[in-house]
Formats: sequence, structure tokens, C-alpha cells
Amino acid sequence: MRTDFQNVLVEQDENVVTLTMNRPDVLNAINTLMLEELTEAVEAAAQDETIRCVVLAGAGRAFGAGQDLTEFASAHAGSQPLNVSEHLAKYHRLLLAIRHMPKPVIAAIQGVATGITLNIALACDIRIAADNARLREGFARIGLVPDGGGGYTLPRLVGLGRSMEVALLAEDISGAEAERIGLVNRCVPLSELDETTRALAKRLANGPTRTYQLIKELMYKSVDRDLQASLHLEGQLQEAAYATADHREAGNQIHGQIKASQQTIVRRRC
Ligand code: T3D
Repeated sequence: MRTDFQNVLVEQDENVVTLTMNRPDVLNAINTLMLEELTEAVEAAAQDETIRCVVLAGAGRAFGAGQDLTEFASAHAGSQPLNVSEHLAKYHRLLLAIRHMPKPVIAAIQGVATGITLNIALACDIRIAADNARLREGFARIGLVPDGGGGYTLPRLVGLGRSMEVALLAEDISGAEAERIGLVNRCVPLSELDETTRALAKRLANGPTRTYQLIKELMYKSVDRDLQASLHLEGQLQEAAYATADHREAGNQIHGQIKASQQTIVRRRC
């Protein structure tokens, strides 16, 4: 995949690719170019079969400070008012590309993660936060509703009551508190963030990628369905999982182990 982006660093280590939002001087605030580049990189990672896990990170001392407000302000000041739906559609393309990624996506969050950058992290499958993380649904502070899928992901991750508090008060949430309420999966010391993320990414990259894709589909579709529909989907996806080489291989191994243990029992009985 392309690696010569201006605002996104692309580093591949074996089957893991790390996409790093790279405007550290402005805490990785997302401008038009970064959004285009990140979307292109995420879509390319989805297609690239040498990649089996994607990590999203921020350069410097922050994960990201949300939409670039200077770019936003110039759009507001211009003679043409910003077409909000068109503007948001570009973010939606990125969010859907992350959600539909046929392999796991991990967000590694250090320092500030606010506004739409936080909501991009919430679209990822797993979030690891450093203990210096400051997560904030900052939209209400600038008179906006949580966009970038926040209205969807937030209540599903932390529940409706808590998501109201998070969105209405728009206060900083520490990494430890984010772990406690389920906004992130794990909070680790900053010095361990890279290593923890790398180890998890490698573990996932060495796992059954096709099965992970099916698990993602099952989980994400099921949160929007009733039990009956989820059970129906589960049947369809399990059929696909049964057909994978990973399942056959694991099944053969387990079968071999069971046979071996049975033989031991038989021998003991003799
Ligand atoms: O529909 C849409 O697209 C709109 C959607 C918007 C969704 C959103 O993302 S809403 C949230 C937007 N983000 C914010 O409101 C955050 C604004 N930034 C801050 O409140 C503070 O910078 C932080 C609390 C994030 C960090 O504070 P601190 O003291 O650690 O750093 P700083 O000194 O404020 O920031 C460092 C630099 O980054 C600074 O530039 P300078 O002065 O050194 O040249 C600052 O202006 C710049 N920066 C920080 N955030 C943004 C930014 N520049 C552009 N846009 C930003 N969002």
C-alpha cells in the first residue's frame, strides 16, 4: 500500500500495519488532507492481504484533537456556508471503512483524544489507552452534537445514562476512568502503550483472520437486531466459519488430542 502520505505515517511490521495521524504540532487535528489520506490508507489496508491487523495511533503527545478548527473557522467565514452533510459524509466514509475492515482494528490512545478523533477511536474494535489519556466528547463545548458516529457507538459502549453524562458535560475522562466505564478496553502506563499494543496486534495478526471478520460481523450486526435475528445470523456466519481452513486445522488438532487422550485412557484400563 501507499506509504508516502503527508499527514499519515504508514508502517508495516510483518502482518501489522500502524497508521499514525501525523500533525503533532496541532495535536493531530484532522484537516481535509489528513482525512483523505487516512481514508485512503484504511481502505487500502482492508484490501491488502499481507495485513492482518491495523493499529491507529497519533504522533507526538496526543492521539488527536478532533476536527481542525482553523479549517472549520475559515469554512464558516467564507462566502459559501459549509455544506455540513457533504463535509460529514467524508468522515462517514472513513468510519464505515474502519467498521467494515475485514480484520481487527486497534486504537492506541495517548494524551488528548477529543471530538471526532475520539469517535474514530470508538469505531475501532479495541481501544488501549495510556494512563495519560484525556478522552473528551468535546462537541457540546463548541455547540455541536457528537458526530462521527458518537451517537451510535457511545451508548453501545458505555450505556445510555453514562453516554448522556459524557456527551452533555463534555469533560475529560482519564484513561483509568475510561477503562472503568468501558469506553476503552484497557488502560496501561504510557511507557507500556506501544509494547502492549504491539503484542496485542501481533496476537490478533497471528489469529484466524477470516473468523475474526465473521465475529466482527456477528457482534456489530447483532447490537442492532433482536435475539431471533441474531441467532439466525449466528447460524449463517457459523456455517462460513466451519468452512475455514483455520477451523478445519484447529478441529483436526483437537480431534487428534481427544483421540490421543482416549488411547491413554484405554491403555490405562488394559
Ligand atoms: O462537522 C465537523 O467536522 C465539525 C466536527 C467537529 C468535531 C470535533 O472534532 S469537535 C472538537 C474539536 N476539537 C476541540 O474542540 C479541541 C480544541 N483544542 C483544545 O481544546 C486544546 O488544544 C486541547 C484541550 C485539545 C489541548 O490543550 P493543550 O493545552 O494540551 O494544547 P494547546 O496548546 O491548546 O494545543 C497545541 C496546539 O494545537 C495549539 O497550536 P499553537 O498555539 O501551538 O500553534 C492549538 O491551537 C492546536 N490545536 C489544538 N486543537 C486544535 C488545534 N488546532 C486546530 N484544530 C484543533 N482542533
